[in-house]
Amino acid sequence: MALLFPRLAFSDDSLALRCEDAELSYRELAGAAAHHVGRLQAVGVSSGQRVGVFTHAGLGTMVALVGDALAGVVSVPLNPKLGPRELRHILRDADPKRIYSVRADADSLRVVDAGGGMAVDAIELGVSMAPAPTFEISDEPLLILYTSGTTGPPKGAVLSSRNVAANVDALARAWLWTDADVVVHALPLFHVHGLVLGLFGSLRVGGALSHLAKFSPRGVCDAMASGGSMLFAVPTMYHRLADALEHDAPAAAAFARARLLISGSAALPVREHRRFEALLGQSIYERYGLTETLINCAVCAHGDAAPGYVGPPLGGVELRLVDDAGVVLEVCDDATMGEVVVRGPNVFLGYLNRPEETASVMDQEGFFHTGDLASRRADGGLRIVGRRSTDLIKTGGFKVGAGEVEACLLEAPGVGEVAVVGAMEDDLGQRIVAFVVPRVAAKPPTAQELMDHVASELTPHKRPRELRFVSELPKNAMGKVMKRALIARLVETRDV
Ligand code: MLC
Ligand code: AMP
Repeated sequence: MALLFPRLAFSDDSLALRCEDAELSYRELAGAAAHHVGRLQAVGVSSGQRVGVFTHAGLGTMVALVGDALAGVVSVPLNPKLGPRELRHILRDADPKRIYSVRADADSLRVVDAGGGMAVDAIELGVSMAPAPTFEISDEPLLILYTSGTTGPPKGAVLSSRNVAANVDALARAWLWTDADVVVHALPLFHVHGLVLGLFGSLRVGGALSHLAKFSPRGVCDAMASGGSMLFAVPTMYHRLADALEHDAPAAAAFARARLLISGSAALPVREHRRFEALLGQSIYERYGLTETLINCAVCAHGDAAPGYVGPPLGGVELRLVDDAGVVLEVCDDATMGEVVVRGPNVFLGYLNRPEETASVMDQEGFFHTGDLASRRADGGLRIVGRRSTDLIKTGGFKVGAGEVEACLLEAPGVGEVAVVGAMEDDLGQRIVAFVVPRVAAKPPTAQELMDHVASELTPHKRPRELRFVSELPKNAMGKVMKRALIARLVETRDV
């Protein structure tokens, strides 16, 4: 029998989860998860059904997510900062049977505000004497994670427990990740990085997770000093950590016992690698993945961290580079670019309710087309060099579809036309810039009004950080906005 979280079935008093000052041992986690499972059963939620979980940072949220998995119930993690427009869309699309939250009253109001007719149940940190169910790995759905596309509202990527188990096991081999490790992270619990790797990964290897409710360099240093052996973070966090450590040299001692610093979700600039090596004498190990495929490549812990490279494919992941015509590129010259396509037990089951969109990203041979462009060197290590589409922006490690932000801005008063692009910057990697043609040139809306409009309708991280008012947008003969020309304009004005 292959269990998703083997250590929960034979639990003991070792540390499983820590969030701020609260902790749960494996024994306590097993009891609390069993209690949640009992509550699901009491209201008639059965295996295979979907429940929403507002992912406020805290032990209660983690217990609910683990309990759902043990019950075979499909979790739909809900970012507590979702705007009403996105929440409405996700509730309609995923149609959860129940919704759970550690802040049930406030979230009930948000669900009502978003037009949902469902009450939100409070998550309880109770204890059950009954043993937690021993959930076996299968190809059935385990999680539905919403992720942005180039246009339209976010799509629900359906992941199975086999996807999660196979991927964590491959990462554990690459990173020598064991039950002796304590992972520190300050990532949200509604995406692959914080949830699948950080929470489920730590529990699957039988180690511990120390989760910070909110990212701050000081918080990360304190958690590392309190026994953290691995750090999972996005490049923006490493950038802010390096800034802080440069002004607080003694804080670097917090990392003295760190075994592995891992970066992912966006490209880590070589500059940040070098700064960390200079500050800590430690390298940062990159890995590369997507919501739909989990992690595809990782630099191995027993090899050298190679700045600029995301490592070779993980065990079990078949990875190809293909050209525009779909022809496989065999070269390993570190220069020829192709789209990354992958196949293996890590690749998702499909998008919820969207067979056509699923078909559009999977080819005849079962390879998922990532849209990322990469080159490969002789040892198989990949260098991610860009993306096919300018309409997907990675800001602070969050993926944002330009089309969704444009649609939102077009509904704001005073906006005639709009084009949204990503501009390179040191902190967020890319910052969202909106070019706006006012409806009435003499009376443009203010930049702050438009930022606030997006931040209130959508998740705040989707708001443009900069607005440029223009009299017209550059278009090609077909009337399509030429986004590369807009990005070039930002480069020319040296604002990127
Ligand atoms: C600011 N705020 C506003 C606002 N302006 N709110 C409303 N209206 C406005 N106009 C608020 C925000 O809500 C937030 O509140 C605060 O100001 C700061 O927000 P921010 O500026 O957006 O945050 P920032 O500091 O830029 O965040 C940086 C960050 C974050 C690194 C902490 O980007 C982050 O957590 N990134 C992780 C992304 C991630 O996990 N990606 C994994 C994807 S999976 P408050 O209350 O919060 O302070 C994947 C696969 C893989 O990619 O390979 O891993
Ligand atoms: P998401 O859909 O949020 O899971 O984002 C997935 C995307 O993040 C990928 O398609 C890549 O563009 C990007 N990404 C993830 N990890 C890395 C990395 N290490 N280097 C460069 N890009 C990355």
